[in-house]
Amino acid sequence: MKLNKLFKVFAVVIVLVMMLAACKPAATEAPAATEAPVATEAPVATEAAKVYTYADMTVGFIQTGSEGGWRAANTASFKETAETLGLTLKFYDAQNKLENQVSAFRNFIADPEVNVIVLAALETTGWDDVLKEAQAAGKVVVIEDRRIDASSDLYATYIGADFALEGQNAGIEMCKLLEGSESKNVVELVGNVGSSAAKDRGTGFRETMGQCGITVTQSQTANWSATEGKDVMAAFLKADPNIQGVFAQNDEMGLGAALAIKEAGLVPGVDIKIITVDGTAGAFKGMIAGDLNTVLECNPLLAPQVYEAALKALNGEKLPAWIPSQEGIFYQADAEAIFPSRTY
Ligand code: GYE
Repeated sequence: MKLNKLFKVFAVVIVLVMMLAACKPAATEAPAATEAPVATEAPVATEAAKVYTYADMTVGFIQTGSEGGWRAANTASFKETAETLGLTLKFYDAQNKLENQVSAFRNFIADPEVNVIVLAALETTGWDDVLKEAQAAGKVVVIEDRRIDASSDLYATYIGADFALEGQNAGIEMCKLLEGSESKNVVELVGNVGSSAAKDRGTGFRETMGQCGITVTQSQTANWSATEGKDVMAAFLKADPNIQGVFAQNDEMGLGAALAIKEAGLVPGVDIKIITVDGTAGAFKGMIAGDLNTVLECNPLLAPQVYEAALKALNGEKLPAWIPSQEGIFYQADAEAIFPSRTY
């Protein structure tokens, strides 16, 4: 009897276990397609990066001074373009004093309104400290007009001419002017000696003058000035009148040299050939008058390129270390036809 009862209980237990197993889903079955996956964490909202416009730009511009026609056109380009684009310009004229440029640089670094600093450097050296301070302060720095001897990591870009190419072209053009001349003695009127424009134009000229046997017999700074150009040329003529050509590193010094040549009883552009650099209105008038023979363009209207580069840098874009300006060569025979279309 007992055995019979035990068997019945065992059978009931087996049936109950089988019923429970049939209700539990199989561990291997995937959830039915209709069940939505449960998100593990809500996305973190991030603030969208600010996109700067010209209206957000306040530019501290450190200009060299006001030494001539090229500089006046360069300054006008920055003031007029700032107005056109609707950016704020804080303009500083350093009166051609390096110490003034350095102190102005620090003032713009300390100015909370200024987010872009633009420099037209009087000298190639002495900028590392202020550039590092500006970088630490989060200011964008753009070098315009003249290059500097500092690591390109310390500024957004340099926008300016290839002064060495200008010098090389001047040597090639002087060879053309002196073709057939028995002597090829050339004197050089130099800009401010620490500037990249003066250094590189002089180097470039010496790299090509040898193609035709030119010799630079006298070279001296006349500081970009017409008055000093006239005085230095008069001294050159007194020291050694055997001169066939003048390489003036800007228009003003070449026009001053032409006056000295006239006062010495000679004809500029004929007895002594004159080549200058810049391409200002004064140079075109000098070519039309026959005093200057050839003028190499150096474009001062750089502000549109500079402001565009600064805005890109403000918006985090990496720029090339140097954006060269494009320039031409002007000849006496074409000057009258071209002059009306010139803008500076
Ligand atoms: O040639 C001269 C001015 O830096 C390119 O500076 C500029 C030079 C220009 O004083 O006229």
